[in-house]
Amino acid sequence: MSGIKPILAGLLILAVMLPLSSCGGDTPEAEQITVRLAAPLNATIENFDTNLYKLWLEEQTGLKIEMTWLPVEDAERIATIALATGDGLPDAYIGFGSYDLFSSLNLQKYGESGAIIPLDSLIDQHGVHLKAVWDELAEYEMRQFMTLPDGHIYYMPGFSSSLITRYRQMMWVNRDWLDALNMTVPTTTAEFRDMLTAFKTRDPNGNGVADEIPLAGTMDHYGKQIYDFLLNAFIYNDEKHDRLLLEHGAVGFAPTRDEWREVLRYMRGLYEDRLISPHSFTQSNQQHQQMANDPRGILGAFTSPGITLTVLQNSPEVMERYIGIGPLTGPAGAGTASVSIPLPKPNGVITSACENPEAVFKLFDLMLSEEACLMGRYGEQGVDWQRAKDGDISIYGTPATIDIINQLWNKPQNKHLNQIGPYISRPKFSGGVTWDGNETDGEYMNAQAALLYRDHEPDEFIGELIFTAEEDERILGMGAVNSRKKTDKPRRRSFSQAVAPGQEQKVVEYFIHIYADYPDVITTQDMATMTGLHKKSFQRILGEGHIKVLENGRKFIIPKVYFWEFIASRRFIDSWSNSESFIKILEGFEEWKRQRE
Ligand SMILES: [Ca+2]
Repeated sequence: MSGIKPILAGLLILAVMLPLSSCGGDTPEAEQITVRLAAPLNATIENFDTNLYKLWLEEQTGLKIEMTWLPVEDAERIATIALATGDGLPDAYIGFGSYDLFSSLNLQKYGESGAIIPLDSLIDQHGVHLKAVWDELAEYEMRQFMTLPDGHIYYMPGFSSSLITRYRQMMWVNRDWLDALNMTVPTTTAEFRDMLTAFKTRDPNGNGVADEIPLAGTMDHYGKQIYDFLLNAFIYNDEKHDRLLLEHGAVGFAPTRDEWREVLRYMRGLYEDRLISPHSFTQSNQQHQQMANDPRGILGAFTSPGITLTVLQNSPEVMERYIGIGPLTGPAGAGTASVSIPLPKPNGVITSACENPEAVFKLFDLMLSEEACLMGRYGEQGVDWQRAKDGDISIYGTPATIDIINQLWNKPQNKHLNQIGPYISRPKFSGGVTWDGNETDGEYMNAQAALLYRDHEPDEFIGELIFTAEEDERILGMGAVNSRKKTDKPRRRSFSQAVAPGQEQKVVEYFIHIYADYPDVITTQDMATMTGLHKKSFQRILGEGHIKVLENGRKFIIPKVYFWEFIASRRFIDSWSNSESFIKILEGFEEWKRQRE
């Protein structure tokens, strides 16, 4: 009915060694092709021209690779102008995976205008490593996510997956203070509250002054607000998917539930007792970090998607002050861990200025190979990293796969391109880094905390929303209806003919009545069907921003309450259409109104 297919991701990942195909090297020297890339400046890459990974890519493909670095603060604006005008376009953009530049809407817009090229046939013919990755990491359904609503794929992916990034809401508490107060790690919301109260009133840092901050967050960072973690003790809080729920296959909306009101009461209690620092609403991420790293030890608890995002790695004495705790059990039972399914990012986009799209595509495809991805993340084999030995244990306590000799991540280096281009971070490696036995190692602490969340994933959750073939058929069916109508040319009509100003709510009541069996949350296609407006008009209305929508990965979804707001708006009431289904809906309204009057 909803046309939404939930994806329940398991934790078992089938690890398959990819055969490395022999790539490139077959272009004669005389015809060497130059590939012109552009990307936002990346401060960790010391010198692109001499970068080890870049030189390796050139050697493997026979290409010459040039880079134009765009100033970070202007990169998106410069690229937007180039894409709109066609002036100064590189062959391909990389490094924009986390920008809006290549959002799903923009990709389709640039695809339609011809500024960028669809990759579908290149993938069919040359996507050796991409297709292997789709199979290897099948549970992540990358192909579906990469395919935009217009049916095309426009980018080569950047993709990361690890158990740590799977959980965005993690609570860390001050272990020293628990020890000082002779308390154990809290497991329920009541115990958590008692712990905060003790932190505030019993001088756990022992200086005789009530200087303790029991719990503090920052609004600056998605994973550091204090409420998201606490919400999960009462009701599944999928903040990444606009707090949608999945219950027995049906999609619901958590903020409309009783449990939501209950958690608000719980948090109000914490605020009223000053157990949550009021700075949580105003302080920056940096100020929050200073609080957590303060040498005096003044902070009792905070949320952070990994401790290394808050505590400085080079201070073991601060690291060992904290311990990760698992989800809390709320009044109604066990709490949940909110799960974040990784999505592919648009890390490589080929433009219409590219004279050798096949060569650039093959380069991007090579970058997805296992060999390229290991160099592209860990640097030079044998120097910066090596394969783990039999018996080596990972930070998760599992058999290790990668032994890092020289940590190159997030610091200036010239061995790799910091994953700004297409890459795949395979879970078997990201989760297989050897542990050296150091208990204050940040990655180890993060991994150990993540394990506390693993057993608390809900039975059902929305990994991502995918539209079923059935729904696609329904959309195609609508198109057929629309084209038939054009020959019949019914009279254009509008709801404004049937409802007096000020009576718009009547239309909403009618829509609620006739669409009672639709789920809490609907899709844009549902909305087009439910209003009967032509798909084109509907896309225009959406594009103009007249409907509040939630962007979920690469699809739009709409809680029905937002849809009713749109139905009551003049933009809808004044919309004229000659679509058969629209006129049927409008005539139905007139009949419904007559019967009630
Ligand atoms: Ca004190």
